[in-house]
Amino acid sequence: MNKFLITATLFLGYGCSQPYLKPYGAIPTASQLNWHELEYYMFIHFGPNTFTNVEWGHGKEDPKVFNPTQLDCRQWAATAKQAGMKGIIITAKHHDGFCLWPSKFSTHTVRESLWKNGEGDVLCELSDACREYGLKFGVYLSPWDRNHPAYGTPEYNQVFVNMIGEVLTNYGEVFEQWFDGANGEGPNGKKQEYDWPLFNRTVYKHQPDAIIFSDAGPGCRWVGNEKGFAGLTNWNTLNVEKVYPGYPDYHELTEGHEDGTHWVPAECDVSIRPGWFYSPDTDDNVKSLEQLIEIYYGSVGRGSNLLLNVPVDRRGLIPYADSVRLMELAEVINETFKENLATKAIVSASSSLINYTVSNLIDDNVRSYWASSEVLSEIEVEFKEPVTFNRIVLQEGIEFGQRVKEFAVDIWRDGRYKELDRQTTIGYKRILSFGDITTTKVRIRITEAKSPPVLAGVKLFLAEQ
Ligand code: FUL
Repeated sequence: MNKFLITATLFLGYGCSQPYLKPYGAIPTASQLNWHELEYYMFIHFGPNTFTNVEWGHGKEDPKVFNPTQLDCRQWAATAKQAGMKGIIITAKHHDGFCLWPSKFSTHTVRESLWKNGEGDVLCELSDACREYGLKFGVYLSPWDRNHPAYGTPEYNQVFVNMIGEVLTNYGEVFEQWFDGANGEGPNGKKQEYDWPLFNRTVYKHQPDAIIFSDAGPGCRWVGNEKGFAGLTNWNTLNVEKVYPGYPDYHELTEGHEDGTHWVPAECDVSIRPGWFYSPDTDDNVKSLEQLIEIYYGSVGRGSNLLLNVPVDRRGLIPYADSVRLMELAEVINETFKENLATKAIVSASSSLINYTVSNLIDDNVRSYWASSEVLSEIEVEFKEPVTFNRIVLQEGIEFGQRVKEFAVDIWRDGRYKELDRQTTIGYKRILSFGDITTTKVRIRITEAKSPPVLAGVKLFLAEQ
């Protein structure tokens, strides 16, 4: 190659579509990138507690109490699908130790129950239903086990590893392994040193692409509350040397650690009812549509995933009231984000890298990016005619790390820009809500960033208020 050709190759990025862009700091794995795009999925708490009206079973319940009369996992999957959810995570084993599959390593399972004369397997039925409806399937396992005789002895870790092996090898692909960090043993209770590195290695051995949830990840982290809200500032990174399952300073998990060593994004788990398990006492207490909308904006709208718990009842079905509420939420979300008004605008930026033009901001592809050459940069969205909107959605190209630390939104009024809002992080997705705004120009100003910003999307919507 002659000198000119080499220069031209480097400059135009010939043979390489992303020539200049280098990631900043910790970045997501390919599995984490896919996981972010799921955004919203269902949690199902189901087990003996469903029938005994408690949240934490003591583990001595007669397995015969577990006897759903009309269990239908296809109804759960159909509901999740229609609700716009992308998957279902089921409590395969909660703290009471009862296994929703006939584990060889326990005598407290569906096999010992009356359901289907002990021949049933909830994980089998649910994973089949998820496949049928094109949903991801995930598994919750509580290491804390109030039933298993080995709990509190070194042997228990191997029992738990064996159980992980069963749930991750017999039911097809598992997208998320949810490890609960709760333990209510108290000072005089049984003590179990969990072998977390072994548990995680076991997950990856059987399901290399699974996202492992715990207080500390490594795939995704607990958001530090069970209300469904991520921090207004939400870093996807975490100092994993510091955090561990059962981490006492869990409030840090709500915002993550700026410049943390690893990519461990937040997941918001919250229940549609006051409890995690079904109880007839909460039939009149299903969260309102307004509450669910607030949760959606507080989780997905702050760059976190939303794991919304919908407890299955004693029949083994999602109750009608809960299902109706999910459909109402889906309708609001679909209506709100139906038409991106920015696609009708002329979009320009203070600077753009070659191959990372502003048109990538409005192409509806979260994997195509606009990238700036400088930290302080601006994007302008200009319309020929005034438009009315009340939502702005921003997305970072997180493949290249989380960069934006603060940004402002300005609107054109009376011949000049006026600042409408100023916020901190963006991450995978940030949704801003306002009252109706009518204008011809909107400007996004990146006022502080770790490195020149890389954005995947700028969208404007008009929601029914
Ligand atoms: C907690 C548990 O103690 C609750 O019962 C529930 O499973 C929730 C999702 O996690 O740690």
